[in-house]
Order: sequence, then C-alpha cells, then structure tokens
Amino acid sequence: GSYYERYHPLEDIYHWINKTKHDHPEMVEVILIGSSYEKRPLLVLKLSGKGGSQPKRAMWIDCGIHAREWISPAFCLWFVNYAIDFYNIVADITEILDSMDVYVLPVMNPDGYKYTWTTNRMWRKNRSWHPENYCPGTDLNRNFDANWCTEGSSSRACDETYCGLFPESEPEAEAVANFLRSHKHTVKLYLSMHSYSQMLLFPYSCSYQEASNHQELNELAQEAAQKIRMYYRNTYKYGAGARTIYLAPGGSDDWAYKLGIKYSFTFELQDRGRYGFLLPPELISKACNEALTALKTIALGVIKKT
Ligand code: 0X9
Ligand code: ZN
Repeated sequence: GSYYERYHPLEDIYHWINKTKHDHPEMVEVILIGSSYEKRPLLVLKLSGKGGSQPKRAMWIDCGIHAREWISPAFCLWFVNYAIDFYNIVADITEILDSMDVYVLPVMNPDGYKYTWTTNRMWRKNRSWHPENYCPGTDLNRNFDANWCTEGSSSRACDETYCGLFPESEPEAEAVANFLRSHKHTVKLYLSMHSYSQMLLFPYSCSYQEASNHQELNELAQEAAQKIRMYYRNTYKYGAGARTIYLAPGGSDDWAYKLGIKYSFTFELQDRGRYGFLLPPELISKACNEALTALKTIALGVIKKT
C-alpha cells in the first residue's frame, strides 16, 4: 500500500507535516496552536484554495483526540493528501477549498498516540499527571466546557472517561478551544474524527436536549450516510450523540456548537467491532474514502447554507 494506506508513528507524522508544507507552500501553512502536556507541538495545517473574498469561511477537522483510534490520524493525512492532489481536478474538493479554508489538526493527543506505539496499544486518554491523582491521563473528549463532568463521564482519574480537574485543564483541549474561540466568526463547520462504530453524530451528546437546528444537522448526516451506502455499500448510523451512542458530556463537538459553530459533527469511522481499534491497514483506504464522502457531502451542504 501507499504511504496513506499505512499507520505511522508520531515522528513520521511530524516529518510528513513539514514535508507537506515544504512541497506545497502555495496551499499549505502550518500553525502552532499550543503544546501537549509532554511539550510536543500541536500543529495545524491550513489548506487554502484560490483567494476569494477575505475573510474566508473555514472548517476545522481534528483527528487523534483518542490515542488508540489510529484510523483517525490516518484519515487526516488521507484528507490532506486528497485535497492537495485533487484541488482544481475534482469539482467537489475544489469548491470546498475555494469557499473555505480548512484547518486540520492531525494528532490532537500526541503524547497518548506516542504511548500507544511504545507501551500500551489500547491507551485512550492524554498522559497528564495531576499531583492529587493516582493515575495519569484525562479523556480529552470529556475535558471541554459542555456540561462538564456530569453523567457520562467520570471524576475518578483512573477511569477511561476521566473529565480532568476543570474544563480545559488539559493543554491539548485548551489549545483547540483557544484557537476556535479566536476563529469563531469564520469557522462554520467543526468535525472530529474518532473510531469505531460507524456513526455520524451531532449535538447534543452532553444532554438529551435537541439542538436548535437538529433537523438541518440530521438531514446533512442522513445525506452523508446515504452516499456512503450508495458508493461503498456500508452502513453508518446517524443522529444526536446522546441518543445514538450515549450520554457523554465535555466533548469537543458540543463545546464547539455552544461556541456558535452550528454545524458540528463527530464521525466514528470503521469498523463495527470485528477489529475495533485494531483496524488492519488493508481497510484504511475504504474507511477513509467513506469518511471523505461524508465530509465532502456535509461541507458542500454547509457552504450552500452559510
Ligand atoms: O465517547 C466519545 O468520546 C466518542 N466515542 S469514542 O468511542 N471514539 O470514544 C463519542 C463522542 C460523541 N460526542 C460527544 N460525546 N460529545
Ligand atoms: Zn474517540
């Protein structure tokens, strides 16, 4: 398989980020948005098509919030490569990049990702130690300020869904939140990539309340799921997080929504449990193409609306 049909250790991904910027300076900018608990850089690629009106609308994609979900960073790399290769060749991605700048954070949790390569393949959280705790690691997708640390997350440090000491106690979550706060007038679409279970989720996950534009979000997700079914013969569930997967407060998607980014989604990529987090490299291309189809469908829908 090609570079994009394999999983890559963290150092390779940093190298890839540099090389991508170097090879495509007209399309790619790299932005340092902060650093992880263990002081690794959090690097965002900004992809832009031709000028257009400034300030341009934008979308955000993050991958690798959860360390063991390796298909997620693989998707971010896949997407960036696709966008660069097919800009001005394929109509849909050209329209997306001409209408919106795309911010891509390939690994939001580099310390955890590194740890899954060296020590424990099934690690989920980041690697921060709080002196009052017995265990390391906070679930970054429970650390955002959206009904923080209520039912569906844990206040015990040793649990997989530990919410942290306070909202944005973790440098990784804080960096993303700061970046989005300072770009909230341009960012129209928020996407967060996870695995596994094949779902397209939208707010709310932090309560059973219905989002104000629930109907719109549901239609976008439905259209995306239909395209996946049609092109790839695969089934994705869709719906509000709390009712479709489970109640889970403190997530980035709900937080971004409450910030004012009214199109906010979490994708759960392949598979549905046969391999789970250990998705074999042979399945990367299909998993990423499916997610790419959903991403493009939703992005084009949002471009029409905003
Ligand atoms: O529990 C999560 O954080 C996500 N599932 S995963 O298996 N990848 O851990 C679902 C996130 C849905 N959105 C929110 N809970 N806000
Ligand atoms: Zn996840």
